[in-house]
Amino acid sequence: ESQLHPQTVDAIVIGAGFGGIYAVHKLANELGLSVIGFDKADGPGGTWYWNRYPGALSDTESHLYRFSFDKELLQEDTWEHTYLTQPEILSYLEGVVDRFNLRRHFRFGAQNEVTSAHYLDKPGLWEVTTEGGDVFRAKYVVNAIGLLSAINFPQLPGLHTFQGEVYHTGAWPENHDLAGKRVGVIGSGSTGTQVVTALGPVAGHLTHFIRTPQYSVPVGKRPVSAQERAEIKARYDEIWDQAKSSSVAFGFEESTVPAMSVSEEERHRVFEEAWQRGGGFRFMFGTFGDIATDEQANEAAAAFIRSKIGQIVKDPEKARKLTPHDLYARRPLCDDGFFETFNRDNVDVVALKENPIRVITEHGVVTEDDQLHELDALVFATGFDAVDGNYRRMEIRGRNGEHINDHWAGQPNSYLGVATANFPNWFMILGPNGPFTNLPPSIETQVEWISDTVKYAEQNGITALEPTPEAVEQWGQTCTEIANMTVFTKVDSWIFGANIPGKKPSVLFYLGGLGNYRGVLDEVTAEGYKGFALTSVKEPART
Ligand code: FAD
Ligand code: NA7
Repeated sequence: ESQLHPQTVDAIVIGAGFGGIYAVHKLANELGLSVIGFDKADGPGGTWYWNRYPGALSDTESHLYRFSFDKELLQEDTWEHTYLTQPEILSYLEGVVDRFNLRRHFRFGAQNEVTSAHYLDKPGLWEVTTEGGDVFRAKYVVNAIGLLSAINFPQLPGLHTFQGEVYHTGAWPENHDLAGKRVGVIGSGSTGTQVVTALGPVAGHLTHFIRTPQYSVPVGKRPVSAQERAEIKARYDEIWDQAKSSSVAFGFEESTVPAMSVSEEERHRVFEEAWQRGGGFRFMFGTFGDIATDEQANEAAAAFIRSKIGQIVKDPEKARKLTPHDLYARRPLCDDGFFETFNRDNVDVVALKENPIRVITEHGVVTEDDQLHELDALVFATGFDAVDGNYRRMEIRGRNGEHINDHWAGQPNSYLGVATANFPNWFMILGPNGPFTNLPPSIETQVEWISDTVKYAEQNGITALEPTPEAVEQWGQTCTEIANMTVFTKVDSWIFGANIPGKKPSVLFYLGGLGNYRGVLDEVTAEGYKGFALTSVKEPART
């Protein structure tokens, strides 16, 4: 129950990753509001606080996996390789927190997990309760709780009997060493491929349990020279403008050439060049314009990757188990030597679709072929309850006590990925149906929009701002229409909530690109918050 006099602030921000850090900076330092930030982690970093597994690496290039809002920071900061390791990103984010003196606003640790947020109609405030039992009130709540943050930990039969160590990559203990051990890795998404690549050379023996083999291309990690860095820094304004007006915001021109409009030799040349250069999004969106939308084009790219796997993996049986056959239609993966790792004698692969896990015993994993895979450690690289997962783990109640899980009973929804009907002054960063991109520029876009909106509300005596149900419905339709133009809907993945048992598959992203998304936000603002219902103490000065 509420304390008698809960502390009241202007805004509460939940999460201290890219989103929460920038939101607190904007609201506290720029708007001068009183702000409290919460994170259940013991420090800032979000994704990069939790994912300390061996091999954790960005798949966005280093110069674009960062904030763009501070031009001095862009010039001062440095990077050594074309991609960033987890410790590098974590220390970058810690540096940003210190640079803007944000620690004083944040409360960290398990006691500061937000367990509930209730909208109180009467004072028009949110009441937020933490795991430790603290209660606060605020006019605004900004959820920066992460889209790939609520971990998916399948409870396999017998897991509790296993005597070895058990890990999930998304909650990895600091500096944990698996050198020389017999390790099993379940899951072969972006994370699983990174873990296997890193552990293969150090583990005593490694068994990779793969349910669905995936298409993956080289990441292209290499050192960056001082001159290259200087060239990027000199062009940074242009680089960010390009990224923010593009579709996936990964810093390359997306191709508009249909794959089948060129000769087979030319297609092969373009794919080979992208393969040599590296990068998953670059391979899918920079080579041809229709790999994600046309099945024939998609198959051309898929066949190219399959042939590479066949060339790299020497053991034909391992190669067979590692080769995907469905559409190339998930978040495009890239790796730093994943397939090569299987040429090591100490690395094996188990194809779970033909040989499922029967049970886990004290000694390891028993598969349907009666084989016991003896293990010292079992690593779950099984992903996340993406996008709405962390929302559903809190008790969030909007107007009239409506629970978010009831509000989102069919599927999660939003207007513009930032707000939903019946939840006033309640904002989301990367909420359902937000952009699918290199994420920092999308996060910045949303944080800036939210902070401009809060400023507008404060200046115009607006007490409550929430989207209309019609606007939410319309945005959902737009996202569905765009998704249906792609081949992505034809394959199960977390992009559509299809990776979690019992989760109702639905469209979770706006696949229309960041440039278009920014255009929509601008239009909504220019038209006086079109699609939002505003309640005010006085008539707002609509622009
Ligand atoms: P997060 O960084 O996920 O932060 C959310 C925070 O909220 C967490 O610290 C969590 O503890 C906290 N939280 C959640 N619920 C509560 C609660 N109830 N109470 C208190 N605290 C709470 N994206 C890219 O664009 N490029 C990449 O290369 C890339 N690589 C990735 C690699 C991995 C291994 C993973 C997992 C994700 C990757 N992503 C990548 C996506 C990445 O999540 C985003 O780029 C970005 O870090 C998200 O920032 P965020 O602030 O929105 O959320
Ligand atoms: P993903 O992409 O969701 O991958 C999870 C993997 O785990 C995938 O191979 C799954 O197989 C597998 N999985 C999940 N549950 C099970 C069970 N019960 N049994 C066997 N295998 C299972 O998560 P990632 O962490 O790799 O990546 C998510 C994003 O976060 C990514 O974009 C990164 O940037 C960070 P499936 O394919 O479902 O058959």
